[in-house]
Amino acid sequence: MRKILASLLLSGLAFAEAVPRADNPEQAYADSFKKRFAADLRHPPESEARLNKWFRDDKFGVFIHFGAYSPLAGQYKGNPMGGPYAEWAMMAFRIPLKEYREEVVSKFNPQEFDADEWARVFKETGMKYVVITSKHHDGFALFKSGVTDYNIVDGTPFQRDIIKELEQACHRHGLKFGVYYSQAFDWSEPGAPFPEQEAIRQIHPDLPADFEANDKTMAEYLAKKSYPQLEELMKNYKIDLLWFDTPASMKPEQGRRFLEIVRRNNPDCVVNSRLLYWPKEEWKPEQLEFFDYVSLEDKEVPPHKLSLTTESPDSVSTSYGYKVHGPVRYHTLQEIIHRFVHTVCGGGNYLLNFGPMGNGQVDPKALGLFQGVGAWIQDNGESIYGTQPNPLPARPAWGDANLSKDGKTLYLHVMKWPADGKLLVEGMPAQATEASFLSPKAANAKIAFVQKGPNLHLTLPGAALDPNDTVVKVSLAEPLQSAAKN
Ligand code: H79
Repeated sequence: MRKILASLLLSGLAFAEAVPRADNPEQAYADSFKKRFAADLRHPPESEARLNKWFRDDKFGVFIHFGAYSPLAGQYKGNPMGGPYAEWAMMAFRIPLKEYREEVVSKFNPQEFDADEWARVFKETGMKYVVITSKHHDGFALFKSGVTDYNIVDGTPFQRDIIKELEQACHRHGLKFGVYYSQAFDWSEPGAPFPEQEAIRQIHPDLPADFEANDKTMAEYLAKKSYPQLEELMKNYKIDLLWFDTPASMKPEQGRRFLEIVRRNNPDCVVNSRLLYWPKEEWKPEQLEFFDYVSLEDKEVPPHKLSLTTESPDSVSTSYGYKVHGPVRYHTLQEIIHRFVHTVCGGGNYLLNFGPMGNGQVDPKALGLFQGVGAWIQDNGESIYGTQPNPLPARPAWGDANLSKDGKTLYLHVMKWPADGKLLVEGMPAQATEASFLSPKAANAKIAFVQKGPNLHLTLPGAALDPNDTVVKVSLAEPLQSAAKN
């Protein structure tokens, strides 16, 4: 188990530099994907059927990291957190469980939380599904649980079931609803795996001297808490997606038990790959029965279409939980739109996270970014939902490209506007018959073009219609299909 934890930590550290250092970082990045996604990998038919119900077409979800750590915002007793993740506060400050319950959990009271308001914001941003932390690594449940009173209804003055209220609001608004559940890490349980061994006794100072965490204590923790809470979630809520995270020391038979609970309660529920596997894996055919789609690394964007269906868990900032203290940086709207569009043109889903503030409101910086994305989606959603990935031989230097579901329309995402107005599309797999802007603001403006074999030359106006991504719609003489490129 120690070895697995060590390798988890190493991958955690590798994460800190998501783009590998090299003379040509983009090439190194693409090469790492080539190693991880062999060209002949295929999801089993059951996963194909589940993914085709909604997940593949919906493309865009919201990820929510909300918990007792949210009011801390990356600071405890006046000390700011050094690390990137505000949701790691209990571990970063080595807060003993008893103190965490008294000082953090029993003060969690997000009075402004309004599930309908959140759902309305998500819809206006263009998000189609929601994934919220039902239990993060601190072990605290955001739902009513009979397994332990260490949950929002029984352990806080708030006493309301956030998972229930949000599940119902999402379904009322036509959004799919998923939960994040930290199945292995649970810092309220000394028998569960810890990222660093000395943390066990710092967080649980009253442990008997002969206590030793091992495979047996892990199995006991799973049987006592993890499996029963997953059963509660699947029985008491309508769950469309299960997002497991951080598979430290999990065994295949334990993964099978989790999957059995999910599938028995809802055979259509989509499951991510972090039940047993950290994303830096080189995927093997025998692993594919344990998940429906691959969760890429935290904040990782695919370089091109991959042989398996993926989702990029991105965030509006460098943290997932709400963080204002210590190091933190928010993305610009342009960065978010580019990361979103590159993800979708790479055939993946984009799961954009924000951390609600301790009072339960969406923080103003996240809200501003959401409004910007929503405005862009309003004009350009046709180039996102239900699309196929980039059918060109490579990602163009000026942006990216993708294809409509029927294969008859190529969308050119122009992110770097050409100074002379001349845009070259190389490797056109079919003849262009018409070109126009996708935005209704310029829908009647026809774009002049000339195609010589695989080279399509377009003449664009002097200035970009949209400073972040102007979408040009190109009709094709014959329909295309996008194929995996690695
Ligand atoms: O929920 C979010 C993270 O809290 C969670 N995944 C996303 C979606 C996550 N759990 N583990 N990891 C990510 C691996 C990360 C390890 C790190 Fe660290 C956390 C690297 C830096 C901070 C702990 C502290 C390990 C090294 C320093």
